[in-house]
Amino acid sequence: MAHEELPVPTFSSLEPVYGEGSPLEEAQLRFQWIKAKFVEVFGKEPDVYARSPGRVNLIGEHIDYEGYSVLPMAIRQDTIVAIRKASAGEPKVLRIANVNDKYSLCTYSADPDQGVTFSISHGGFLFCKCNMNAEIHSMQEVDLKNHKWGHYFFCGYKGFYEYAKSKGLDVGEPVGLDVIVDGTVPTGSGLSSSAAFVCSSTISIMAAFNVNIPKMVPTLCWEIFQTFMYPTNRVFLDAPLQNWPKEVAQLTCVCERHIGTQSGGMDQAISVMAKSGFAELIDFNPIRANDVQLPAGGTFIIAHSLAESQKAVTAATNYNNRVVECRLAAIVLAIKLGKNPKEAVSEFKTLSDVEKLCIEFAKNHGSTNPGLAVKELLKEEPYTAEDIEGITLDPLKSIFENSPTSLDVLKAAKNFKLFQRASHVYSEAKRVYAFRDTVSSDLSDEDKLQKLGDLMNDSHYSCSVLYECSCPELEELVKVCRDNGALGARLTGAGWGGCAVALVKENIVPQFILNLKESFYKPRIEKGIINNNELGLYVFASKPSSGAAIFTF
Ligand code: NG1
Ligand code: MG
Repeated sequence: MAHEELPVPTFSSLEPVYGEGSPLEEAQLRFQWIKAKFVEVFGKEPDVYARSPGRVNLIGEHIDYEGYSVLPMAIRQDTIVAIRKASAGEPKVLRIANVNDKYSLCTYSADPDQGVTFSISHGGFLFCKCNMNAEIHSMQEVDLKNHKWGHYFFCGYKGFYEYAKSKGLDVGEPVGLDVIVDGTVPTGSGLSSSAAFVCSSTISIMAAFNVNIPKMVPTLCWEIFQTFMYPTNRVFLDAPLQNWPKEVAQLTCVCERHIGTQSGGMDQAISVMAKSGFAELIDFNPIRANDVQLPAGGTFIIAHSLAESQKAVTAATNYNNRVVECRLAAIVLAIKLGKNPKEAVSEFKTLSDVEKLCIEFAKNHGSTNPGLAVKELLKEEPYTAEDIEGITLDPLKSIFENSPTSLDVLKAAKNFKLFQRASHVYSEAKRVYAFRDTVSSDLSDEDKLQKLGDLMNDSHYSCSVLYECSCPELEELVKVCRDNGALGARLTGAGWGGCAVALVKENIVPQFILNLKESFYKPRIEKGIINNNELGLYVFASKPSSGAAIFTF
């Protein structure tokens, strides 16, 4: 049935019940629901919608920010942002609402340069009929000490203005934006709900401001819509515009860093550049996506450990801590390999920067493995700040003086495990290429799957033991997956909670999921941690989905 022929349901009847209709019906219902919610909250229809998916990383964990290639695939779960640009007479305010009333309305000043303080009384400029408590943020910087869900949209907004400025684009005087967000990627799950949100936000803003958008041409892209609907008035990010998706991937990566994590670019790159049916090998500097066709007969199952990983909140002790440790490992290695300390600090920012020197060292010892330099030149015991300062001859504080989030790490850290972190990064980088080479080898599909499973298991071991980014719930889940026949299983995303991904032979998938439900989830349902009817959200099979898209209806 075409979009136009659907009856326009009343708001209360619109909430989609996923899994009950065809994907097409669900998508139609979802867009109608978002539109109806938009009209209900703001009294007007949105101008445009942007969709960007979450992702599951198959292999290559915690190495994107070190400059190494990673191998994720986009998933069906996504974020859709509906947006309307206000006219000049309307309040210059960003109003960010969510279809889910659990997330209360967030507002920000639309002036990117000047934080304007204004107050709000209920029923004031809001047309809001539903129960939403307004929260006012008037800021130029993202308020990291006071984390709010709407900050992710604001990251996109701030990044967009910086981008427009750097490109000399005239986007006119700031105007208000009305926004409704609908996200289906579980939060804190390692499936990049954050990148799905930041990318869809940024792209919706670019579309609302008409930045570079006229260059895009209609094409077939999103699998659900591929053969069906909206043939005339849809606009997508398009493959022939080779550089545009790369530029958006780069931009959105910078945008997301405003939330305070020193992220690499994996999540935004796959969310923007994914192609339906393929995983992608993502290279950095410059960003590039290479299609990877996964072998037949295997299925990736995503399962949530039910431990939520709040990366924006725990950055100083978890994520950013590891980025800092890798930086220190690179500096210490460079010094041990003959660079003077000043040069090492200014020129060696990542372990990939120092890799060449490590390989030269390895060659002199009859190997090509940069890990050999780590083994020979770094000590296994954790380094104290004083240990490292004895090598850099500079206080750590001055090395990181331009990075407030790194200074937070230094304050929180007792010591630094340089040997372990560098060993993980160099070995994980190799596993990514081994994964890619296995896929394209002339092994049988069965042997390929077995080998991919082994690589996933090795990756998990390294994440767990060397990088220490697992947690008891993930350890249990990974074990349950393997005990139930997974060829390989590993944590995915940053870790410290969130999801595991398991590679399972297609013919055992239904039984595998049933077994997981029985042994991992049932006890947690009994303890009241989750409801039985939510199970489908926490354990599911996933096919590679397509990347970001813009829709106008
Ligand atoms: P998650 O936790 O899935 O958002 C994070 C980083 C990635 C990458 C992985 C670890 C962000 C936005 N994403 O992913 O860039 O470093 O951890 O491989 O910080
Ligand atoms: Mg994230």
